[in-house]
Amino acid sequence: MYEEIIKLSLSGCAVKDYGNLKFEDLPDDEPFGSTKRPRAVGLANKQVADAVQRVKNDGHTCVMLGGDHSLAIGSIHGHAACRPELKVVWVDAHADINTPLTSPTGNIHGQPMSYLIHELCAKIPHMPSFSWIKPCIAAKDIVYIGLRDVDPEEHYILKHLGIKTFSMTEVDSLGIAKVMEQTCDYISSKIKNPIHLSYDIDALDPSVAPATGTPVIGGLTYREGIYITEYLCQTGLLSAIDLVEVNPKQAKREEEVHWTANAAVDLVLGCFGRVREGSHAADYKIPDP
Ligand code: 4U7
Ligand code: MN
Ligand code: MN
Ligand code: MN
Repeated sequence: MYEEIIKLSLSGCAVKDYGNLKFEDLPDDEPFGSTKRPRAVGLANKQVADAVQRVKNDGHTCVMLGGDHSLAIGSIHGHAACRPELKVVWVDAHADINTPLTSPTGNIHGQPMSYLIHELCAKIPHMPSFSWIKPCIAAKDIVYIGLRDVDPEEHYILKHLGIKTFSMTEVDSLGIAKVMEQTCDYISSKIKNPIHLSYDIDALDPSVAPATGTPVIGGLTYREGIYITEYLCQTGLLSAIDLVEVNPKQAKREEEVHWTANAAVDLVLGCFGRVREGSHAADYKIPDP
């Protein structure tokens, strides 16, 4: 990710690199029911949560570059510890709201939301290395954008909890500009709450971001994807950003790694004020001959 961080700095953002987190490899991490690698994911997320708290306590906007979307457990948990009133905008082809008992795969990256939502607390079993995780967001404080591959059990949960969603169908019918207007109307009350943006690169169409683990055809165009970040940036409320599921190992060709990483960098830049019309320094003057 060093290359990406350098690009962000060159683009005029002041970047403080808090470094990579090192995660333990746990050899005897037996599945809990069908849930895979609970101890490794639980402990890794504790590190993520502590790191995000450090960044927020230092007064910065936190950018988490990943990596498996299970990291949103720690990222949102740590963010909420410092900003309990936060709202979540989850941009993804998937809802990632399976509980360990509804998950068809046992992969925790399809479950992070379920551990964080108060209303699902009673549905979550006690798992090894997960005891520190306490629900910290309400169903009404979440908006999804880009959904197009939702498991039936997840669909029930979304409807049952009345969670606000803009699937690709709404993106098609309303257009991305209305989707963003309605997203911000929904999450902003009289008090301006901080926003946690959790952006899964697989929300974008695989033709623009192919190097990811669970690509789904029919995604956001590059322009729609960028528009989301530009719009959220101008609210001035972005407080933490996860940019996840960028996975070079999933690329079929070297080119695909670059397309995907460049799209990820452009999304982060959109979050920090890069606009497509261009920009200039406040004191710029046209040179005299
Ligand atoms: B990602 C899935 F079953 N729903 O739970 C699951 F289809 O972080 C996919 O959004 C989850 O990429 C995708 O495993 C997780 C599956
Ligand atoms: Mn993953
Ligand atoms: Mn996804
Ligand atoms: Mn995801």
